[in-house]
Amino acid sequence: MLEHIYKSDPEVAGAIVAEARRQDETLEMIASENFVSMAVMEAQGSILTNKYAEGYSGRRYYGGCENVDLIETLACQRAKAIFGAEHANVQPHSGSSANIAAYYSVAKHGDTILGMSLAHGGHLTHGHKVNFSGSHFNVVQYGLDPKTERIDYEAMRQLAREHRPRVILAGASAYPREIDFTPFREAADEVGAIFMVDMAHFAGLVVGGMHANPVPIADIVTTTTHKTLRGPRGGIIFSKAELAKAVDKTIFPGYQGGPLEHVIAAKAVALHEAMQPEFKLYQEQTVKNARTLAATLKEGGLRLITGGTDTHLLLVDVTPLGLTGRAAEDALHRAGITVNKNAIPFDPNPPAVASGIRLGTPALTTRGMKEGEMELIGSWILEIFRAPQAEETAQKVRAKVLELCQSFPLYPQLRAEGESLKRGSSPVEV
Ligand code: DSN
Repeated sequence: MLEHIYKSDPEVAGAIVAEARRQDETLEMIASENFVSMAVMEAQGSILTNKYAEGYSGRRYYGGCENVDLIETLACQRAKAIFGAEHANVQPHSGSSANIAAYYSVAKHGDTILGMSLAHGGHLTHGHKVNFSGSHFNVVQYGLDPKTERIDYEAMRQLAREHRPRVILAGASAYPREIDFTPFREAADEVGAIFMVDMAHFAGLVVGGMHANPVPIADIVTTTTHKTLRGPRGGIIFSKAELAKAVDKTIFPGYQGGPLEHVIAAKAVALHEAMQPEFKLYQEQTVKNARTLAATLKEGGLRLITGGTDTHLLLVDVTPLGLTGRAAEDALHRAGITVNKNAIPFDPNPPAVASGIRLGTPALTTRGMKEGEMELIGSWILEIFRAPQAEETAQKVRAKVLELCQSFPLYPQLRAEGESLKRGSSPVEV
């Protein structure tokens, strides 16, 4: 797959091979990342990138769209079938694009939006002041109960009554528990609001039956396709049939031009994978792995936000071991474990320092790791945290990480091809 890049642009080819090695030789524990199949990559790297197709299947503004029509229709049909949706738009370039289009499908500039605060686990696009969502709309934010660290549904309901928002939004980026959609639906019905869900983080869990499906209960639902859903980077909007026209118009011509048909093909391939029985087993294992990791870290003296997890992610307060989130992220990075620092609820530290880290199991589960590996990795994380400055400990754990990664190889053909191209020998067929 890299032969031509090697010839035309060895600098970029070299960086891709280095990244393949980094992904292969380190433990990827960023909760929002995953590893796609070769089939998804082939679709995304295909000649479909050459095609303009403004509009929708059967109603395009360019000729020659018969093949992309078929692909986009397949992607929409699969998305609707998997989630039981009345309508799906697979054109959003990202989760952020999906959210901006979802808001403007049902609200106008200046309307009130009730979303979850970023500081309590929400997302930038859920109303943060530095994001379009915070400057285009009048934002009211709900958060967590300080005692349970779970969503304060009653406070959310009170805010809805007080501010009568146009949109009530459920969904989060750093919340380890299953979200109960019923109180949101009830609050939206009580005040005449639209109920929107951003299921980007847990969409794959929904497919696996590990999280309630928001699509039947919400008016409009957005997702990314690259997290637990394990597809290419991108977004999808689901809606009730009566919002279909508004959603489609808001994506195109409202906020986007030509759809990325190569990415849409990759979404179709990923959705086909998600329809297979193995995908459900994968999601079940992802959650089992997160629970095992949570138990290991807890036993080792770390505090888990909400005390545990129902999902693919954990939010860990690292201050009981005398660390900040930034120091914890750096120390793990030196040992080949990739995580992100994260604010914990009511965090006394600024976001760039933070008191916690967010850990996720989707990527490691894709590699085939199970509970035994999670216990090992949890013990290594604790070892690092007990001596975060010690180079010797970092090197010792790094060596164990490498050995574990070698037992669960990632994209072995791609690696072999890259290495042989670098050495100047003939490429391996992939
Ligand atoms: N950046 C994603 C995450 O890490 O959760 C959200 O968009």
